[in-house]
Amino acid sequence: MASVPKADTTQAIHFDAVIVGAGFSGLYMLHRLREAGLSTMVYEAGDGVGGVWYWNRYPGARCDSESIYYNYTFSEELYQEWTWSSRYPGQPEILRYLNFVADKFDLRRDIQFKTRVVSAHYDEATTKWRIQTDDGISVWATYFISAVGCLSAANVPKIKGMESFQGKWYHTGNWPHEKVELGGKRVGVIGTGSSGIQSIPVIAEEAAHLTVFQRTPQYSSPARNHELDEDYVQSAKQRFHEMKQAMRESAIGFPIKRSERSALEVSEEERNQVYESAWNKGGLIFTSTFQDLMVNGEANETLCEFLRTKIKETVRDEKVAEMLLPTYYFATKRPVLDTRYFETYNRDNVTLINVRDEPIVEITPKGLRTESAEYELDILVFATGYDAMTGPLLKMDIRGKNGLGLKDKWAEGAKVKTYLGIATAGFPNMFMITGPESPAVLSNMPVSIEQHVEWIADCIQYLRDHGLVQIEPRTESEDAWSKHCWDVANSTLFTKAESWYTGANIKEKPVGFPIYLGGVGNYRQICTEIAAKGYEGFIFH
Ligand code: N01
Repeated sequence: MASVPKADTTQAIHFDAVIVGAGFSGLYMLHRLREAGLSTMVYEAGDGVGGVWYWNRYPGARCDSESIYYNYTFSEELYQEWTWSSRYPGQPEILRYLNFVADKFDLRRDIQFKTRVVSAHYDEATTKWRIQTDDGISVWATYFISAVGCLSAANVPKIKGMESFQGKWYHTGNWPHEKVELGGKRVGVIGTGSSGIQSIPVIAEEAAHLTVFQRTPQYSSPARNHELDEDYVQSAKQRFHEMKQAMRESAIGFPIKRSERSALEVSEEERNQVYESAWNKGGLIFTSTFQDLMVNGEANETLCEFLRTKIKETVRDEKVAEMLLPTYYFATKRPVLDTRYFETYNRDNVTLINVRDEPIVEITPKGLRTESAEYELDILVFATGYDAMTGPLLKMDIRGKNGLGLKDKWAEGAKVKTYLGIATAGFPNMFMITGPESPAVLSNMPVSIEQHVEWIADCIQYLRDHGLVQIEPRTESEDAWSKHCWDVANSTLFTKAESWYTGANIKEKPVGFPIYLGGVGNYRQICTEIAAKGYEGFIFH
């Protein structure tokens, strides 16, 4: 195994590869490159491994992928050694898992924690990347690899008067490591996406009073989390190879087969039985119940109506129930799984405010003022989401050939462009794990991460084996890939809602659809074929 030079300000330090981030992606990328004999350094802003699972410690934080699938599968030994306790893994358990992985593969010795990469500039003369960190160190690397994740740039909306607030405020994605005392407190939560919907029931149990400021009501269905029994865990372990293959070949990274029937070809009674069965099972399975739910508005609406009926049946106060009814097409905003979310609105200590009816005007020293009233708060929670996919990359000043900034490139024509979501023209030897225009955010992340890591590691090996110094996509290849992503998205209902998928949640962000919707299995095949054809669509120098 290669020995890695340690960072030092007195001399130019060179690594074969620098990776940004020590979450699921960065850890596995480090492992693969080290195995291949590359000197590799990971810079990580947190003081531990875990990425989003290091930062997202809000009350109730839990993954909505089932634990037996939310794993690395590159090592069967690792899969056999780790045992999850519940159907959906909670944040503390995922963090323990990633620490277990870091220990098992001795990864920490090549990770510099508490260090943020501020810039990465490509130097044409040396064909290397110069990477600068916030501790003033700069190092050089042949390959610059982003493992920054897709949902790690927190969106805290700019609301007038924020600095005057005398209570405490937190963003769910940057939650304190010590327990936040909610007992006896008046808490406000802005936002009802996955983070809000997970945390609201837990906060309500502890706080004296909870006020939820909702902009868009959400479809949410019960997770039905439970402890896993030993037999189930053992049977998953026995099915390791079969499961791994099924996940890799699937549409969204889970071994679930989508029905081939249309929602409109069956009777209303039969359709509702199918939905009821999915509702009772729990999990992210609704879109697999019929084949046309994401392409046919009428079909989708049948599911929306089913889910709206559930809300009306659960929430006792009719006016509150009415406020909670979503109108957009199901799953065009990320579907949410919950534990007693709608039931929470039956509690006496919970108030729901519709900020479309009474917009937020300002934050005051005592709380939050809408157009109708001032709400006094001790704690304000921003569950307001992320500048997704491009946000984490653009937090760094990344410059490619001719000093072109990634921010400027992607601002041009209001369009993100990548080839396969892995690389982008003008930025040689830069790779993005689960970058924009890959299927990642619409898949079971570890499956997509492993595919990218393995593809990138193989690509680097190819360059080294063939004595090639640089690789970057052809402009035409990324134009075609971007267009293909957009064409596929446009043939679905996904582009019809304002969401973080499209970028509409962030003011001044160009709206597009930087996600490949063609399915994880198809995408893997495309990437594999491109590599097999000598990295078709890329140019080498
Ligand atoms: O963020 P979101 P999230 N004033 O963008 C509202 C993953 N994740 O952190 O819909 C008022 O979904 C915003 O309103 P609107 C998962 O992929 C997974 O919850 O834009 N409200 C919305 O209600 C997820 O999809 C897990 O109108 C404002 C909310 O804030 C993704 O991360 C857990 C506002 C933001 O919802 C992001 O989820 C958590 C404003 N100015 C996250 N600005 C699990 O695995 C925003 N909002 C379970």
